[in-house]
Amino acid sequence: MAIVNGDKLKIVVFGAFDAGKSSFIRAVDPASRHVEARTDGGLTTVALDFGRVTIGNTRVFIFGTPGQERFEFVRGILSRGMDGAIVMVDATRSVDAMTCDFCEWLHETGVPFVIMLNKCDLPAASPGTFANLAGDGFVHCISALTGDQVHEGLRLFVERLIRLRRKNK
Ligand SMILES: Nc1nc2c(ncn2[C@@H]2O[C@H](COP(=O)(O)OP(=O)(O)OP(=O)(O)O)[C@@H](O)[C@H]2O)c(=O)[nH]1
Ligand SMILES: [Mg+2]
Repeated sequence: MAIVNGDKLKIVVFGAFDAGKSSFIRAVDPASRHVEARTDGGLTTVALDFGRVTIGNTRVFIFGTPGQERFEFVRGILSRGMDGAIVMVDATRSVDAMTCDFCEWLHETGVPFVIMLNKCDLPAASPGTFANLAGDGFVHCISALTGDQVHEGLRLFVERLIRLRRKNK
């Protein structure tokens, strides 16, 4: 996937329902916007999340997708023209088919991606469970709730995207 503008990056956050995609974008950008609906269990994304952050000289635009299966068409729209992707995983759960499909699809399309193992603040988090998910890819343990490793994980990924862009010029 070509990176069109040298100083701008579009990153899209994928992940199963409730993995913490919206929380991640809130932690990255407190002024982020969210289109969500209230359910018995709290809020769920029904359209998108949108946040912005500047890392070095690069303006990063982050789009969060809905996790519910039925919103596949929204994920299709939001993924257009992305420079990189984040797969958000709830590290307290077991590996699910949807998350595996995201990783496989991104691998096939050649879009650089990172797996963020979220909810690592919880004692039930078991990052080792996901070792096979990434293959030789990149994995980062974070907590979108406490903010731990959120900025660091994003910065490392953005720097990797910038290095790839320079290499492909
Ligand atoms: N303990 C803990 N809870 C978290 C963390 N991140 C998110 N949560 C909680 O997990 C729930 C789901 O978070 P969201 O950010 O809405 O998840 P989502 O992936 O956007 O969910 P959908 O849009 O419905 O797919 C909320 O109750 C959050 O407070 C985390 O790092 N630690
Ligand atoms: Mg959400």
